[in-house]
Amino acid sequence: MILSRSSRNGLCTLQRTYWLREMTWRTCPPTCWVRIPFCAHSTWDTAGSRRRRLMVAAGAGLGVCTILAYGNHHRQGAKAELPVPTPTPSFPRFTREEVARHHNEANRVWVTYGSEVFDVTDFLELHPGGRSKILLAAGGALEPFWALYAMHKQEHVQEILQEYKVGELSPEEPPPPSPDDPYANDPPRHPALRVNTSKPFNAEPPPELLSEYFLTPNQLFFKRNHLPVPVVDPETYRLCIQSPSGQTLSLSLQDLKKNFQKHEVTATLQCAGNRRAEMNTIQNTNRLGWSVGAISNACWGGARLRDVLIQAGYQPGDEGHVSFEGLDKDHSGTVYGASIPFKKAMSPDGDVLLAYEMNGEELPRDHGFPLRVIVPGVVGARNVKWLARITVGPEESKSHWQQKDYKGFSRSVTWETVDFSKAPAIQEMSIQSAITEPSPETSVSPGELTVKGYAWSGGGQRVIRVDVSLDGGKSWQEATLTGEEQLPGRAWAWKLWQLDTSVPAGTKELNIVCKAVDTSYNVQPEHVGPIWNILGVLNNAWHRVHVCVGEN
Ligand SMILES: Nc1nc2c(c(=O)[nH]1)N[C@H]1C(S)=C(S)[C@@H](COP(=O)(O)O)O[C@H]1N2
Ligand SMILES: [Mo]
Repeated sequence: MILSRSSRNGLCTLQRTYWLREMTWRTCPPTCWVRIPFCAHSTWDTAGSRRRRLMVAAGAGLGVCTILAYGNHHRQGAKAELPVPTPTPSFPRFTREEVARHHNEANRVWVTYGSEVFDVTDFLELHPGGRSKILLAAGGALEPFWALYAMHKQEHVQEILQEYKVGELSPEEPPPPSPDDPYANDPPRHPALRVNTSKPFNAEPPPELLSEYFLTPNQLFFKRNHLPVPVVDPETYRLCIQSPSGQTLSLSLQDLKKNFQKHEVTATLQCAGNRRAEMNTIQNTNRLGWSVGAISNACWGGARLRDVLIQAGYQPGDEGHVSFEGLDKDHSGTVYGASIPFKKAMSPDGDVLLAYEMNGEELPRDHGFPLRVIVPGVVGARNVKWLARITVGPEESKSHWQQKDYKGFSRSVTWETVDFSKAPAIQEMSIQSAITEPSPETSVSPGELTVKGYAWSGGGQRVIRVDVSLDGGKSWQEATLTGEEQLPGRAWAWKLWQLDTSVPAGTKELNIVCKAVDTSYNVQPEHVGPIWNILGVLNNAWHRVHVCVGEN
């Protein structure tokens, strides 16, 4: 539970504790630190009073606080209530050349951000993106790396970094050259999209537009990119498939279009983080706060993965996993990757596509131009875009996104206790539904009321029913479902639903709730609290929308 490290940082010995932001006390100017090794995860989003109680309990009860003073000793209270300390002249000055000498663990690992110098050696193991990523910046500026990953531009990241400050750059040092924007070649996007982060681009359509279309228009389809959108020349593009003999089958876009029969599959894609915003209100996961729109539906056209695998020499009875690599890369050249079971890839009923068309149009750049995998019924993360390489082997993809992300954990697992090897990678998703109209915290007129939404289940399970309540779950009405007929066990597309009802006279407010049922009679859990997890994935709790009733 307790992660604390002692280290020399050139100024004084500090008790270093990563997840302890709420539990860090500091004097102002920052010359004294009081650290309580206590798992702060449980306190992040609790009210101030509970936090104070926990701090007292931690201080008195655990008796493990380390107090190391350097300078004056007056304690000013919880850090959360203090302004972030401004740089003081007490920090030593360094040249960029001096910083550059600290480029490995033997010499300590230093980085700069703006004009400040940080010793991040003790943070290497704690870096959520892995130590190898942070080592790329060793001895130099963080700016070019942070330009790639927008999640660093958050207050809590700055706060963590401040804990590792060891100095400042000499005033005569020039500022770092402003990094080339790795996102400069990203495509233009539709202004209606609600942008979660722009670099990388993560955006969802407004809910009321989402339920307007059974097939989500390409421009409105949610976009989930981990990296810049690669620029691909369709003339020179090749898909490489490793064959069982060890040779490589290389296919051009023309080969894929001409030599393999074209199939069309209507399939819904849902990000594992869909509806994370609701989880973040329980306890912040510090990950993309998707509302209900990290899901969309399209008709995909392309070659069957099965046909291409057979062409490469694989047999239906083979086993293992099929791994995919994209063309989108980070600074270290690491590409996006994921895998699916061979069985799903090869099954004639699996309908896995190598798609070059989306809703009858050429696959848009944001969605993987010129080629992406579509794995119907399976979490968005495995539907690798900008597909470059396919390999088959006994093990799952080694990628970060297969091994260290997109997995589900118990409510009680924390970043300190998580063991990623224990949980299987998410593949098929569970039953899901959400309300898209009316919008939360708006006002509806008394009388007629239309409630709209979507429902979908993973693994090809058909949605058979959507129940809607206007009174928080006391009484229920069945919504009308619309959608396409799909084959049993291959219901890859969502259902849109609608309930035309009336607001009972005298009602002041409505607590609208929806829940769906699939062919296996899988249902959604009532509350999000018990299914909260550190990654904020797989939220399929009953969706709730509160509105007021009044004359508009
Ligand atoms: N190459 C590549 N493939 C990728 C991703 C990515 O960042 N790079 N994101 C994945 C995730 S997490 C999701 S949810 C879907 C989103 O697909 P979309 O942007 O077409 O909606 O793509 C998946 N495939
Ligand atoms: Mo995702």
